[in-house]
Formats: sequence, structure tokens, C-alpha cells
Amino acid sequence: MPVEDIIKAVLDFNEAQVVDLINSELDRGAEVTSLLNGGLIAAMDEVGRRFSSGELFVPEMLLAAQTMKAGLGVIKPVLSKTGAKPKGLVVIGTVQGDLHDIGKNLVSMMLEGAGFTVIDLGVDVAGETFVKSVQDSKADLVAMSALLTTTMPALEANVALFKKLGLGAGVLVGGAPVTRAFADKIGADGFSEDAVGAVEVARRLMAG
Ligand code: B1M
Repeated sequence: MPVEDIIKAVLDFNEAQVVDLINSELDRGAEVTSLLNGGLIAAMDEVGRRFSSGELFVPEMLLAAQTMKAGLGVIKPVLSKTGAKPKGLVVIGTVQGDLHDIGKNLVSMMLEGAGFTVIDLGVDVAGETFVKSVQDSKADLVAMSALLTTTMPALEANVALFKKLGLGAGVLVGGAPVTRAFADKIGADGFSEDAVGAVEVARRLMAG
């Protein structure tokens, strides 16, 4: 099974093989989302499971992340292909203290693919940096990712900061430990479990 080969190649940290497998599957007409969800994302879930059980450590997590990024490099142009006029401007980033960027990058790609213009501030982004970027760019939405339970409070602090300053942009939050209940509790305007859903939420927020 091709997706299982992709999972194995990510777990072997074999970037060249991941790139070759994805390219040949795309050439054969495979659905890009099935390669992404069933291959690359499934592989990272397995990496997380092995990390939790002590079978692998941070250096291996980094190697797996680099391998996944090589695969995403092939997928990005396919996901981002769009002729549509801009649907809105989104400032996106991973919150302060958090260095995980793969999910955030996926959300960014899917938004671009859906016709949004995206300003990506990267990882470890302070609340004030989000504020300045939204103010300078007059962004419609601000999208924040948090992957650690220890960085979830930064989402809450940022939402409170945006409200205090009357920022005006719609706020979308997500990341593995973030739940709808948490998003509601901190007063975010939108939440999604995954990158595909994030696009739907962004569209809804743009529609008012
Ligand atoms: Co880290 N890490 N990590 N890590 N890491 C996790 C998150 C962890 C769950 C692993 C585990 O224990 N099983 C765990 C967190 C536990 C917790 O807090 N509950 C963990 C830990 C503990 C750590 C360190 C503390 C380890 C240490 O140093 N002892 C450390 C923290 C560093 C820091 O950030 N300050 C750390 C470091 C790292 C690396 C740097 C080595 C590397 C990241 C490299 C990189 O991103 N460039 C890494 C990795 C790779 C992982 C795992 C294995 C994979 C994350 C990933 O990329 N997943 C991860 C385990 C796991 O998630 N299964 C783990 C694939 C990605 C597509 O999924 O990011 O969840 P995800 O994105 C999803 C959704 O969440 C959603 O859409 C995406 C898919 O559709 N989504 C959004 C994401 N953002 C969204 C925003 C939205 C909407 C949806 O709207 C704005």
C-alpha cells in the first residue's frame, strides 16, 4: 500500500524516498489529501506514539519532522493551486514558547489553496507580534496554533490581549491539545481540529 510505504519512509527518516513516493502517487492520480492524511500525518502520529512510549527521542522527532517537511514540499504546490481572487488576509503563527510548525504550515497551505492571502509569522510568536502584524497588514483573521499543553495558556492570553486592544480581526485557534470547549472558554471566534476544517471556519468568519 502506497500510504504505508510513505509512513515507513517517514519513520526511516528517508526524505528522498518520501519525495519519490509522493511524486509517483500524484502522477498515478492519487488524491493529495489521502497521501497527506493517510501517509504523512499518520506517520507523525506514530512518531508521537513512539515518543510517548520512550521508543524514540527529540532528535528522532526532529528528523521525522524534516522528512515530513520534504513530503509537504511536494504537496504544497498541489494544495495551493488556485485561480480564485483573494478571499481574505490571514496572519498565522505558532504561539510563544512553542516550536511546532508542521500543523500550522498545513493550515497555512490549505488557506492559500482556498484563495486566502497568508502572512506566516513562524513559530514562538509573541502576542504583541501578532498584534503588530494584524495592525500593519489590516488582516481579516488571526490564526494561532499551539501544540503543547504548556503553551495553550498563550492562546488565552493573546485572545484577551486582542480583545483589550479592540483588534477587530476574527480569531481562529487550533493544535492537537486544543478543544472546542477550550476555544469557546477563551473567547476565540473559531476553532478547528484540522487544517481542512480551518479553511471552513475561516470562510465562515469572513462571511461574518
Ligand atoms: Co513535540 N510534542 N515536543 N516536537 N511533537 C508533541 C506535540 C507531543 C504530543 C509528543 C508526545 O508526547 N506524544 C508532546 C506534547 C505533549 C503535550 O503537551 N500534551 C510533545 C513534546 C512534549 C515536545 C517537547 C516538550 C519535547 C522535549 O523537548 N522534551 C518539545 C517542545 C519544544 C517546543 O515547542 N518548545 C518538542 C519538540 C518537538 C520537535 C521540535 C522535535 C518536533 C517539531 C518539529 C516541527 O514542528 N518543526 C516535534 C514533533 C515532530 C512532535 C510530534 C511527534 C508531531 C507533531 C506534528 O508535526 N504533527 C507530536 C506528536 C503528535 O502530534 N502526534 C509532538 C503533525 C501535524 C500535521 O499535526 O501539528 O497536530 P498537528 O496539526 C494538526 C492539527 O492539530 C491541526 O491541523 C493539523 C492537521 O490537519 N492544527 C490546527 C494545527 N494547528 C492548527 C491551527 C488551527 C486549526 C487547526 O487554526 C489556527
